[in-house]
Amino acid sequence: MNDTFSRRRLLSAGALGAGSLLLAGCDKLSKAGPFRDAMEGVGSLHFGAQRALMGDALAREFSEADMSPNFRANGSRTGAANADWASHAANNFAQWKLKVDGLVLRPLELSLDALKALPQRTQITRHDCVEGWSAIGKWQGPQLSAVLGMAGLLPSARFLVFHCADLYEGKPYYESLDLIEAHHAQTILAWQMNGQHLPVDHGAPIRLRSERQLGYKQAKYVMRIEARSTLAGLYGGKGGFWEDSRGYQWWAGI
Ligand SMILES: Nc1nc2c(c(=O)[nH]1)N[C@H]1C(S)=C(S)[C@@H](COP(=O)(O)O)O[C@H]1N2
Ligand SMILES: [Mo]
Repeated sequence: MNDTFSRRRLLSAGALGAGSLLLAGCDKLSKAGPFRDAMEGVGSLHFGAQRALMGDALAREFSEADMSPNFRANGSRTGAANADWASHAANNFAQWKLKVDGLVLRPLELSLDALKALPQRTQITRHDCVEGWSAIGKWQGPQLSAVLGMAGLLPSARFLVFHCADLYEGKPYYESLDLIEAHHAQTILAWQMNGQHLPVDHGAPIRLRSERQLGYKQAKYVMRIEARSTLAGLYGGKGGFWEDSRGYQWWAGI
């Protein structure tokens, strides 16, 4: 975490009250060895306490006037490493389908039209990248909860994994959410950005927006959503590309 982010976390913790200020203080302690290990990872105390304080609070939403004139693209700029994605891209994603499978009652294959036909949510939010930049953009798409409702999660499902088309540093990009964040009102499958179809460099045809978390959770080029009981046994087992490769926190609360 760079300085900007530690400061921001302190500020937002202040807004939540004294309890979370204590947690913010923990960011300093957490830099050292075993304590840090205990604080990070799925289901850590730190994460659980922070989320308990948040409840179902919404990330701040902005007005059209606040939108950034330039929203930079970061990480992968294409999903073309995946032949399936590439052939659909060549066809404007007209035949593309999102797969929803794993621990669900009804595995789904949803076209872009099917996603557009669901009730839509539009939100103007600030994207914060750990590399130290932010941008405000407008996102539209169905809530993930609507799609999960159609698929029907089995009782053993605890996580949703977002499998992406791209490779980053030669490895498949992926991310994951637990059921609380998956059902949060601002967790959407965005097929629109700033009033246009999601551009290729921002993750066409759909990307995740999970607005209470940092940029790396906002998976682009999502091809498949898999419901799982555990994140163990999948790639590095930490629930996401950056979590596995650099030890970034799985709960990336802003
Ligand atoms: N599939 C995929 N999703 C991704 C990434 C990526 O490289 N591949 N980069 C992440 C990071 S670190 C950030 S900051 C945002 C960047 O989104 P943008 O390109 O729309 O700015 O996407 C996130 N989601
Ligand atoms: Mo990022």
